[in-house]
Amino acid sequence: MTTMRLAGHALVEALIEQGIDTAFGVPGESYLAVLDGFYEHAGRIRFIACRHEGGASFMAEAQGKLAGWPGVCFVTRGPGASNAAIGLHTAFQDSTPMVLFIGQVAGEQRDREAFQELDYRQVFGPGTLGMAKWVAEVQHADRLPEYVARAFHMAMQGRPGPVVLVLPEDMLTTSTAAPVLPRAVPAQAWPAPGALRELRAMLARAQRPLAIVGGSGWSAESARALQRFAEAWHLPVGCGFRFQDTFDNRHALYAGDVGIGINPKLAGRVCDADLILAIGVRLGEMTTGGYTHLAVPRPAQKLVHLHAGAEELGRVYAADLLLQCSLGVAGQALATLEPPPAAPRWADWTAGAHADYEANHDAPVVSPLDMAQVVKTVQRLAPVGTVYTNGAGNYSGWLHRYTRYFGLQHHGRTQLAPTSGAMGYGVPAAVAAALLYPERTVVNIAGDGDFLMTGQELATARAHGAGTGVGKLVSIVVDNGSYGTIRMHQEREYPGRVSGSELRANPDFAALARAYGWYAARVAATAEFEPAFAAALEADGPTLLHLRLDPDVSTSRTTLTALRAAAFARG
Ligand SMILES: Cc1ncc(C[n+]2csc(CCOP(=O)(O)OP(=O)(O)O)c2C)c(N)n1
Repeated sequence: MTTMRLAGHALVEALIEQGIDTAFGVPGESYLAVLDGFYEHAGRIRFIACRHEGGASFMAEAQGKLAGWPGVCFVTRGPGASNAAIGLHTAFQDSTPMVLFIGQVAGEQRDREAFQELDYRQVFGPGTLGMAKWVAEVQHADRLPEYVARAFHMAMQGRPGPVVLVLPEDMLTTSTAAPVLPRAVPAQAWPAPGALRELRAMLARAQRPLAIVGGSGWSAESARALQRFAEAWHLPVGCGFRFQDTFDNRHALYAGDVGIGINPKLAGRVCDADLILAIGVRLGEMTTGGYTHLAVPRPAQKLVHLHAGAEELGRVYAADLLLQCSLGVAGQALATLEPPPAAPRWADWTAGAHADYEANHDAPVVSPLDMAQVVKTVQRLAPVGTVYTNGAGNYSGWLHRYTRYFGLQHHGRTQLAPTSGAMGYGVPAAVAAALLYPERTVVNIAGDGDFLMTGQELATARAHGAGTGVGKLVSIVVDNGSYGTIRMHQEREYPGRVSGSELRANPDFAALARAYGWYAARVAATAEFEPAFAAALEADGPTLLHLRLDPDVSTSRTTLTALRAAAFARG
């Protein structure tokens, strides 16, 4: 029989039972009883106090992405919850399992617009279409186990995503004998046998098939089986936007990433394919070339869409075949398809797709700082299984283009990047990864604008010893004195009219990092990068490398000068 204890303690016990050993957050007086629960159970679970709720919610999101298990974040009422919104939105768009707990005013004060009161069902509720799968307020301490178990199931089942549980202050301070429920094991859905037979028939009729894989919820076993399926059918495989680690980038079937800055040759193949197998990915703006490579609502290509969420199937496209299937078993389901009796007729098409991918690694030399060489050097020196993180900005294009991610069956997820395009994601994601997997090296690449949104989490890293063990933590800040992505769009649409996109008076990032207790170095030229990064991999603490990039170097493919000239030429 469970003894009486504070509801705040019972909640922490429930989290421990769910396999959570780390929670991220910023404290608030609204949930003191939970903080006391963390104190009570300090040997089994830790609360990482972050410096901003945006950082905390990004860290929990990254935890969910890495572990495939809900990341957990605690924030206080209105102001804390408002700050945390960015991580919640990212978890929704990225289909990442996450549970956000929010302290709430006491029940007796509700609906008075009491201090910092918000109605989270209205703010984050499913009706807002894009913040949370479910928002609930726990009124009775005795029902905490039910709510926590449901939250974990909901976060993982179907299309994974974030759930919000709201905790009235007076509920948390009542006593309860509520039991601790066993760990939630998510149900895994398998596609209908008839749908798999139809898929086989469509493959048998195809001339130029192309698989686009990604999404959240893959298990290592499922990813391995996916590779077997692709091998059996000799399919070219592209990875969806910021799901580049779903399929092994070193594999001969790999065709490249289908996202922002897509290899134009691969974009051509998406358009020319006669059968697209979209496996696990949402058919969103970034994966469809702004809904152009696949025409809306009826693509020219035959389209098969496999996804875990019923609501995602048929959302935009009238596909030819829909399969509802959890990604934890999708590979095994596809691998049951009996392979073709003879070698498929698209061998040249598949080989061509991989050759295009390889050719896309060739880069023109840029001076004085060559970002392609920077990324290639990182990959050459960083240990196997290194986790890469980034936020939003043109700088990420070099990472996406030149990094060869391992398939997630080898080292789990190694790409932590927001499909939501949220700036500021990379630093907290890197800190979370370094804290959760101290044996793994973590490399963050951030823009100057991007870094300054969440750079205060360098302190969180130091406070908890991130990057001080076997695994190193390195943040590479690409400082071009500009919100470069926006400048790029400006030069295209309003050439020569620079407005709001300059970043004047940036700090000395290396000095800033040192102030946080990080090692730091400045890099102005390509040749300086390798020794600086090698030293970072030897350091006994985290390191920031401050790179100065000419703002004219806009992307891995073009310059601002060229964009402006082209825009003027268009008239
Ligand atoms: C939180 C957030 N605010 C604004 C934007 C819009 N946005 C996208 S990229 C970008 C500029 C990024 O600048 P920086 O990090 O310096 O990278 P760069 O593009 O210069 O490489 C902005 C403002 C966003 N994606 N996310």
